[in-house]
Amino acid sequence: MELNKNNNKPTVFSGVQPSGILHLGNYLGALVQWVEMQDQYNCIFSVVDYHAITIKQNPEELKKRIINVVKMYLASGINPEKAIIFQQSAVSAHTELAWILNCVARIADLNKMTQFKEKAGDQEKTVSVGLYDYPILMAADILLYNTDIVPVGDDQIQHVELTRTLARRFNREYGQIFKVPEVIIKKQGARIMGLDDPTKKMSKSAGSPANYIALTDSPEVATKKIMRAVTDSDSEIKYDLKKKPAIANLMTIYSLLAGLSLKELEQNYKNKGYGDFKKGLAQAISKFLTQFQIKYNSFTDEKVKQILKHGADKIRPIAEETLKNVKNKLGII
Ligand code: AQP
Repeated sequence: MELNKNNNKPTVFSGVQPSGILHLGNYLGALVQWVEMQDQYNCIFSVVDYHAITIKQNPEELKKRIINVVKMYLASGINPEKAIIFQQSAVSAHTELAWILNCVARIADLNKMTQFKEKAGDQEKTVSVGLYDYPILMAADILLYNTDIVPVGDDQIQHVELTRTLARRFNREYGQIFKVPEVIIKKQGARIMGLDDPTKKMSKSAGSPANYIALTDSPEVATKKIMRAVTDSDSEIKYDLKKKPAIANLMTIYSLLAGLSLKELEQNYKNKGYGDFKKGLAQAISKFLTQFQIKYNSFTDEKVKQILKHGADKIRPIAEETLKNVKNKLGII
């Protein structure tokens, strides 16, 4: 079953886990790209709540975050009339297919996943099995909907590669079922780095809020974070990812939010220091946050719940049909 039988548009699937407040990295690396794709593709955007519980969450907080992530999708410009927005746990086929794919995946496949190694750190033996298995659930999310394209930030490329491997392996071993999806990432902004450490990506669950600009930060808080952001040793405003990773990261954020090229920024800040540059960047971020938050605050919880219900009701049949076909191939009837 296709999402919309009357059009031949390719299907796009992506999601964000409600594991914290979304930040500029999520926005610039993923959401901006989703908004651009709405007209050309059949888009499905999920709030992947089962991914969030791979790390212990406060239940009351999680409830609120699920709603707030949707509000952030809407404030970013995702239009529920064009794209389907739904909550992963509302479609039980996701976890069922994940189990089946668990039986197709090899331990060696998962042992290659760098995100697990980064997230588990030296706690590898005590983190949840779910954190280790997360890429399999992600593969199920994608494969249930005959997805053609998965737009993500660059940290997720390896997981989409694994999805492709599992789809091919299942098709080879049991017969053709799954479409093998393509990953796409943005040319600029696919990996926004932490403000406190430009060698690590900006992350919702970073130890310190100084790492990220949350999309709900007030302009004052955001300005303070920018003024304190780590810089490189000299004072020249020049884009050089290898030699000057901190300023390159700040320039990327500035360029994307203000619509100025990196060259234009270099010109504008020639013979000026980091202080002036950071003031300009803080203004661009403040302007963006003010506009974003007006939209974010305009959506009610009730409206969000309606959107989620409508989205899940619309796509559940597609997921169930894929699952039924998969079970048939396996001999589970
Ligand atoms: N720093 C980033 N730069 C660019 N893109 C990013 N994404 C995440 N961080 C950056 C992209 O945002 C989408 C949603 O991410 P996610 O919620 O699935 O989880 P994640 O990739 O693990 O992101 P976080 O913020 O680091 O969350 P936590 O801390 O909870 O693990 C994805 O497309 C991702 O690539």
